[in-house]
Amino acid sequence: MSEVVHSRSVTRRQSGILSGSVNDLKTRLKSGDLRVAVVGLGRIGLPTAAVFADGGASVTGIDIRREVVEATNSGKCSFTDEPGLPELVRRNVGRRRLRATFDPADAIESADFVIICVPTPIDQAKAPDYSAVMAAAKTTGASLRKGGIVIVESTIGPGIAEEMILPIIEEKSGMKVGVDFGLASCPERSDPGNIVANMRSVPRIVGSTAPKCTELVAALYESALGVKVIKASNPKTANAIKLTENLYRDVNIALANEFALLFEEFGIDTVEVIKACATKYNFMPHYPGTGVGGPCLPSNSYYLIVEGLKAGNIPYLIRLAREINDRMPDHVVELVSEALNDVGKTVRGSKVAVLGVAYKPGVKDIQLSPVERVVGRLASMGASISLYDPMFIGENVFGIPVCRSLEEASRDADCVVVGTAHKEFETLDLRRLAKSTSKKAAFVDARNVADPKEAAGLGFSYRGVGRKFV
Ligand code: SAJ
Repeated sequence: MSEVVHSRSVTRRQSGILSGSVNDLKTRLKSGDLRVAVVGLGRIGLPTAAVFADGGASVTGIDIRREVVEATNSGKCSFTDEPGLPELVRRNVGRRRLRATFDPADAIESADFVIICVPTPIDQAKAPDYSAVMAAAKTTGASLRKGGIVIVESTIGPGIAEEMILPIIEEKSGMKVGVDFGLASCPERSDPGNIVANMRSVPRIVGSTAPKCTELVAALYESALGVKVIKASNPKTANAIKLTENLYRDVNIALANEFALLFEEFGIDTVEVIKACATKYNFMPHYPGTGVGGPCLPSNSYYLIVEGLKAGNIPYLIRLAREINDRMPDHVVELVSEALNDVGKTVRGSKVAVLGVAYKPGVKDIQLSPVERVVGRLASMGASISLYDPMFIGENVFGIPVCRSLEEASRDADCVVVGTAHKEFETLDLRRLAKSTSKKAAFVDARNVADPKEAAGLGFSYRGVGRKFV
């Protein structure tokens, strides 16, 4: 790099990315000179750091967990259920594009972009817990350099960026947004279990407090990740877009669950109905089941509900959808009780084998998994529980050791419950299962992976969510 360009880019870096142009950004990305700090190396933060490093940036990840920092710096990654991520971390640590630290200042003071990817769970009262985001804002503000840009990828309520995060960064840095630093919301839109591919394909939403900042952040995601970027009017709009897509899903799943509860009474196969509806161009199929789990859908609604209530607007539908989805695990317990009664048994004293504990197929994650409530209720009603989940073999989940095989879990079981539709269960061998369970056994398919007629034909007392043919 010639002296002139070098001195110009050093001065540019000294004066920060905000004062540079989109071309400067692209030049510096190409030369490996663009610095990105990622706050939080969890299921979103670590892949974010890795894809930006792989895209040419010099990335430093920050995490308060020493073991995560050490593992990352030795090229290791615990998210073995994220295809492509372990290799990406190993490769980019290997070529010194990615490193981790638990000293935030070390990473932030030289960063052009600081990306905040910390969790935003809900608390016992179902209120959003923004403490990690606020702490990240403080840490960032304390070391942010002039001309740096802060990007919030964590899912937050509309207005939280402008009204809570911005003042903290201004107060901690002594700088002014839009003048001395930039602030943007670019909510993550990645599907756990498929995050790396999503981060390189799903368009991103960017909304910031200043058009120049929006331009630069958009250029960062386009150039480094190769994705399309939709520019939103401001951070609160970007956050509203993220919540809208997740709440749209939660409400539609609630509708599918409501249809299931109705059609069970009419002896109609809800899965047959939804599959047929899905042949219509504008019908987006969602399926009933054990309930809605994970770090996103069960909590995201409350970010909007809380802001709505503050504004004197009660989001009835969104709230009701949460209630319907939260009731599904109890409905599964009712189906288990009914199905056992049909073979002259009760929950008390029965062995119930639960297949699948993860909140959704293909992930090693039990955050807010609806299966936990099913297991807890059945155990409290006096059933003995055995668990099998291919993602947790040999581990303890919900305080119960996970069996090494489906056979081991279902041996002499009075009832088998499918809690999660892992791939392995889509080809469940019901004939073999019937041989390992007790003679008169129930089969409750809470994820409708198996054929009801085959199950009933094999002598199981069968129930599915939205499929009750008695
Ligand atoms: N579920 C159903 N029926 C369905 C679909 C899902 O009961 O028809 C259940 C799943 O079993 C699971 C829960 O809902 O328990 C959530 O499933 P999900 O597929 O929505 O998975 P998440 O929560 O891991 O990912 C969602 C995704 N959001 C949308 O698809 C709108 C993902 O794209 C987001 O990035 C993610 O939330 C997030 O991080 O916000």
